[in-house]
Amino acid sequence: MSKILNDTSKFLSFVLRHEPQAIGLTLDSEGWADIASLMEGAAQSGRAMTRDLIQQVVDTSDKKRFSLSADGLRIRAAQGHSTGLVAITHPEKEPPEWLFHGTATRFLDSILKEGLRPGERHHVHLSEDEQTAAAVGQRYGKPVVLRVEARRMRQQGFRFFQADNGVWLTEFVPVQFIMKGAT
Ligand code: HQG
Repeated sequence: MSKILNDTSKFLSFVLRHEPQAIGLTLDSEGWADIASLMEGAAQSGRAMTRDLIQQVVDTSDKKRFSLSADGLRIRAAQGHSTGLVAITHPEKEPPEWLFHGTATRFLDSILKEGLRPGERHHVHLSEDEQTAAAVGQRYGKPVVLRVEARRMRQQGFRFFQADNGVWLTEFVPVQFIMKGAT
């Protein structure tokens, strides 16, 4: 991916997930921003971007990080939010038997004591495949993939949701549903 696309993707993640107020942007509770307002706020912050560039970022995002509204006028981050202004109603779904969480080895002791917590974000993020989870874990150090007994959790009343981009979300994973090591 070119530098401009990568930089713009990071900037959009920052304002659409974490700090819309940094450019005077308003998100609705479902996370949607008006693209014209986004472009205006970005330009005023010295980050001018064209509609075409935004479209390219959406189209080339490996993780499908952003969604456009059907009318093409609005954009949102599919998941990963920390801003308290957004509470997306992700559809609740029956998860597969196993889901995977990638983390760094240095977090293992704490996770195996406390369970998986959402941290700054609204949910714990889980993947359907181990490769994706390993790549997520790599961002923080030596990666390790944890297996989560998602189906059994759900049977015991824990709720699972799926974001626009396929990432699985849940509020908390207690330690008794976590296993170290891949399948
Ligand atoms: C860890 C990326 C200590 C957790 C990815 C993770 C994802 C604990 C870190 C999305 C813990 C939080 C989210 C505990 C959890 N003790 N550490 N009890 N419980 N952790 O970045 O899941 O590229 O907030 O393992 O693809 O890494 O940004 O969450 O290492 O979908 O689009 O605390 O971000 O997408 O880190 O990543 P994060 P995540 P993007």
